[in-house]
Amino acid sequence: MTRNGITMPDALFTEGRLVGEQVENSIRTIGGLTGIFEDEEALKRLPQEALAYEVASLLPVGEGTSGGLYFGVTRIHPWMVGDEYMMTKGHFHANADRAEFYWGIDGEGLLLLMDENRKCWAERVFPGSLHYIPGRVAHRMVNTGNEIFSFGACWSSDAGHDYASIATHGFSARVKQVNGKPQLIKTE
Ligand code: M6P
Ligand code: ZN
Repeated sequence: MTRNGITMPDALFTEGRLVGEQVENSIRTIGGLTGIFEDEEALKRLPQEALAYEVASLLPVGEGTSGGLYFGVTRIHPWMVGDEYMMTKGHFHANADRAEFYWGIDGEGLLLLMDENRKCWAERVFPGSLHYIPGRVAHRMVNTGNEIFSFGACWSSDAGHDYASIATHGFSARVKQVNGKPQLIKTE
């Protein structure tokens, strides 16, 4: 706190990056994404230690605190895994009814959504696009471009991540490259 009561901001969100002393950075490598792509052999052929995506987040209150908000910027690198595009693991929220905002910052992608009845749909994501993800809807981002695809996220500090159901059953659709273009392909 300065003498006149005016302080510095919590972090900087500038040029598509979230930076600051309190910002936590986490990474997912290619090798850490087993079990989400259809072609596991294609995943094994890629450099296992290479960055698949990275998340910078501002988590001002403890995980599970009710009433708080989290803010994150995720950057997905443009790998292909067979005919599937690089994507996030995807999750429901542990506190199932918690919603989330996603928005496009750089590059292009698709937001894959799936409700509890396993109905799947996708939204186009591009710089400036804004996406409200209701509670009880699983969400995964897919980089369908040739450059880094980055997006912002804002979610409740008591939302939590439920990866188990996606790890076991996956989504009911995949985004594949068909004739050079992304296509949503139902798998069940
Ligand atoms: C966004 C938010 C985070 C999430 C991250 C990566 O930043 O939704 O909560 O962790 O994307 O997605 P995932 O956890 O599905 O790999
Ligand atoms: Zn979420």
